[in-house]
Amino acid sequence: MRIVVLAGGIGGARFLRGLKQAVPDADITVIGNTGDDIHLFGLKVCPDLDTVMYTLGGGINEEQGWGRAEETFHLKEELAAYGVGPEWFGLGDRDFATHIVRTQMLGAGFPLSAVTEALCDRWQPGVRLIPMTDDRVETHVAVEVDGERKAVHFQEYWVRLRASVPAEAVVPVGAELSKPAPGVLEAIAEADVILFPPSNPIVSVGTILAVPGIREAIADAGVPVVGLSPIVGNAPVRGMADKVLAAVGVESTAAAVAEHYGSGLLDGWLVDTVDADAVDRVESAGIRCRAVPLMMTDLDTTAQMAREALTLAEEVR
Ligand code: GDP
Ligand code: FO1
Ligand code: CA
Repeated sequence: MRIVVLAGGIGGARFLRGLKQAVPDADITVIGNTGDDIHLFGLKVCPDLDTVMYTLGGGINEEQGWGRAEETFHLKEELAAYGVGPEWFGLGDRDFATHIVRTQMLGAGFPLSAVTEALCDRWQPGVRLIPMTDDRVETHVAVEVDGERKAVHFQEYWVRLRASVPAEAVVPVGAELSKPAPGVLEAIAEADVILFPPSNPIVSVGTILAVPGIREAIADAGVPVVGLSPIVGNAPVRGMADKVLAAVGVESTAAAVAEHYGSGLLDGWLVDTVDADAVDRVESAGIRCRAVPLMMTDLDTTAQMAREALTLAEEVR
C-alpha cells in the first residue's frame, strides 16, 4: 500500500511512528513542512524535517519532542560568549552538525530535497521524506507588540514570544511562487491513500497545501483523504494551534478544523472520543467521521489510531 502523509513536526512524526508499526510493509512518502525553516548563524535549520527524521531514525529527544537525544550546548554557549545570538533558539551541538551538512550541500548547489535524502541516508527513517518544496518559504506571523503591528518569523512567534500575543495573520511568505519538490506530485498521484496526521492545520498542513499544485493534486488523486484531529477537547494537545486558528477565524474544535479543510479535500476525519458530539456536525459537512481515542500516549495506541484512519479510508473508498 502506498501512503502519502502531509507532516509537520511532533504531531506528524509521532503519528508516523504509529503508522509504521501498524503497516510495516507500507510504502510511505512524507511531504514535510518547510515553512518553519529559519536561517541562524549562517545555517539553514529545518525543524519539522529534522523532527520527522530524528523521531523515525531514533535520534530524537523523546521528552521534548524536538532536537537530539543526549544533547549538549557548548557551541551555543561559546557563541553567546561572543554576544552572538539569538539566545532564544536552542540549537544543540549534535543538532548543529545536521545544519552544517545541510547548509554545505545547499551551498554546493544541491536542492533541499536531495540534501534531505542524503541526511536520511544516515537516519534511515523507513519512509521517503520529501520537503514540500525546494524553494524558500517562510511562515511569518503578524502581531501587535507595544501598540506596533509587525510581522515576525514563525519561530520568533512561537519560541521567543511563546505565542503570548494574538496572531493577527499567518502568511507563508514565498509560497505563491514556490513549486512542489521533485517527487511530491508523483507520490500524490500514485498514492492509495492520503493521510493528514494530527499536525497543526494552519502552520504545518496548511503551509504544505499553500504550495501551488499540492492541494489540487490531492483533490484530483481520486483516493481517500483522511485526517486526524490535532484538537482534542476544544484545545490543541500541545503547541499554538488555537492561536493560529484564531488568526484565520476558525474556532479550536475538532469539527471546525474538519470544516476548515472542507469536503472538497477531506473524505474522512477522526475526532477523539471526548469530542464524540462533533461527529454529526462533521458528517453534515459531507465528511465521514468517527470518534476514537486520539491521544498518542504510546506506540501501540498510536498504531491503533493509524489503523482507524486506514479503516475509515476503506469505508469512504
Ligand atoms: P509541530 O510542527 O512540532 O508543531 O508538530 P505538528 O504540526 O506535526 O503537530 C502539532 C499538533 O499536534 C498540535 O496542534 C497538537 O495539538 C497535536 N498533537 C500533539 N500530540 C497529540 C496527540 O497525542 N494527539 C492528537 N490528537 N494531537 C496531538
Ligand atoms: N522549540 C522550542 O520551543 N524552543 C527551542 O529552543 C527550539 C529549538 C529547536 C531547534 C531545532 C529544531 O529542529 C527544533 C527546535 N524547536 C524548538 C522546535 C520547533 O521550532 C517547533 O516546535 C516547531 O517548529 C513548531 O512547529
Ligand atoms: Ca512545525
